[in-house]
Amino acid sequence: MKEERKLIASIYLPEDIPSDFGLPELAIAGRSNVGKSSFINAILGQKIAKVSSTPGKTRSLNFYCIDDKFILVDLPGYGYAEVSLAERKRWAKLVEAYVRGRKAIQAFLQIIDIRHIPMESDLKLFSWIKSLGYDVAFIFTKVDKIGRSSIKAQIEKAKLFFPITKGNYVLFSAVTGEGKREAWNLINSLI
Ligand SMILES: Nc1nc2c(ncn2[C@@H]2O[C@H](COP(=O)(O)OP(=O)(O)O)[C@@H](O)[C@H]2O)c(=O)[nH]1
Ligand SMILES: [Mg+2]
Repeated sequence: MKEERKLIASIYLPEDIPSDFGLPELAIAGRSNVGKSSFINAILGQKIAKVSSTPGKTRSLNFYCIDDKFILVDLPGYGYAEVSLAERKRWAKLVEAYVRGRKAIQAFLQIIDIRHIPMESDLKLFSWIKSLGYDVAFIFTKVDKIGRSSIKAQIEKAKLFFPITKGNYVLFSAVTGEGKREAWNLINSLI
């Protein structure tokens, strides 16, 4: 089968959110600058999502269609004080409008920076997703930034705050490509 990944919608307003595409959706969520776009680019092997060193760049809900099989949905990042309150409220409304009763969503992938556990905003995001009734799996990213023993310690810490099990998380680096295959296995198990 021909591999085809494309951005099919970039949405800024709740009223513009498309009804589902008849395909399962996987929502990618996490703090601004945590590496959501880099994760998407790394697993797809192409620069499809904009990566920026300026936090709060993804202001839209971006729908990526993967091989006509499922849709990855990159949610706007949150938790950046640099972004105005008005803008944060606008994002919250947009994301709420998307997730409420969206039957196509199979699960969430929550992206967490392995170096910063726990962050209040990550805990809030997790409980919000659970309150909506969705399953969550975890991508601990930027593992290239710390050593092996620190990674182990951070995962042990994460277990105190998130329901981490053997099969529901991946150690990931967009820089080295570590965890790509595992991320795909995880995605396939979720959709
Ligand atoms: N070292 C390292 N840097 C990363 C990794 N993932 C993302 N980054 C960097 O973190 C910054 C934010 O990444 P981005 O993907 O735009 O985050 P987003 O706001 O969550 O979409 C950029 O400067 C990326 O180059 C990673 O796995 N390792
Ligand atoms: Mg992004």
